[in-house]
Amino acid sequence: MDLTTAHDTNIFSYATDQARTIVYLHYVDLIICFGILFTVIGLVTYATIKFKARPGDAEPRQDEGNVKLEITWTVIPALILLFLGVLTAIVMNSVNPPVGKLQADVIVNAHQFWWEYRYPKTGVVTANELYLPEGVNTLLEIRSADVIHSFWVPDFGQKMDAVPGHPNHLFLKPFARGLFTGACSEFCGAAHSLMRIMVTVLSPQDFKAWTESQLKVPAAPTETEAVHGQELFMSKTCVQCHAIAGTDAKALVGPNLTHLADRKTLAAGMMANNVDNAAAWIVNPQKYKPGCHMPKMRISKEEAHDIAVYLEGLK
Ligand code: HEC
Ligand SMILES: [Cu+2]
Repeated sequence: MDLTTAHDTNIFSYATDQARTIVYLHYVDLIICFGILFTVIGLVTYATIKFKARPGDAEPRQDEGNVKLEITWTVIPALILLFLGVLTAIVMNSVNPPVGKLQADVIVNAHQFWWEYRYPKTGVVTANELYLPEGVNTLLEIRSADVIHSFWVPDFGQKMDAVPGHPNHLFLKPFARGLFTGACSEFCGAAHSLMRIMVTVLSPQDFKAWTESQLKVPAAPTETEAVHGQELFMSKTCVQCHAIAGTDAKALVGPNLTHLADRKTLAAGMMANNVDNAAAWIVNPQKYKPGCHMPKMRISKEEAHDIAVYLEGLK
């Protein structure tokens, strides 16, 4: 699976305006916390050396508290906490502003164990590989079709839970192009760790071209193997769960396969997308993703090959 072109991720990296704001808040927190740490270490070290008892010293003066000092060390931390609290509230409001009646640009519907992406404004439907335009503040509505999942691309900042019956929202304004990776981050069942997220950020022009290509209905197959593959696909149980535009397959249980050939990977990052891997997956999906909701069916290697040739011709 070639995800080597993905951006490197670490705790300080960020690729959206929202994530940058969060990382900057983190820096302010860190600087203040280190400031406190070094002040305390400094004072303790100074006091330990300066006031060390020496042989022959008299008994030290016995004090009973110091009101001025106690007020100081209560008020200063209270002010620091107030400052950080207000700063955090400002950042939260700028990163997650009220959504109001805004319509989402992308509806992210989490499933055991894959992601459906719908663009309601254009009608594009795809799975596992999300595309976003650079420099555009995009509103994602995060939903779940079954259990609680969590949408998390580390370079985009926040994790957002996908809760059945309770849509959550996430604004993303990416400022860098390229591939970003993430994963489901709420335990959701057997194949939870095999539920990867891939996000490609394109220039606005390329994003428009991508949208147009996704809206095209793929041409009917002409090659013998692919024609046979299509017949098999339509006559086997595949149509109970999958949709392919321009055909009778309209089910929404599994990923929409209309433009399968455009995906880099199969089954949410499990393997590189090519005819051989698709055929192997179709013969026995449970081998690659134990517990996934695509059953092992009675399909021979030859049949699976022809179906795979058909699906990999869908552009
Ligand atoms: C009971 C429903 C069901 C049936 C029947 C079914 N699938 Fe699937 N299929 C799924 C689900 C669910 C997934 C997503 C698995 C995952 O990644 O967790 C999937 C994934 C796939 C994928 C990978 C898609 C992607 O975006 O990576 C292909 C290809 C596929 N199925 C082909 C087929 C073919 C061909 C048949 C018929 C032989 C078939 N499926 C029958 C439910 C089904
Ligand atoms: Cu999940």
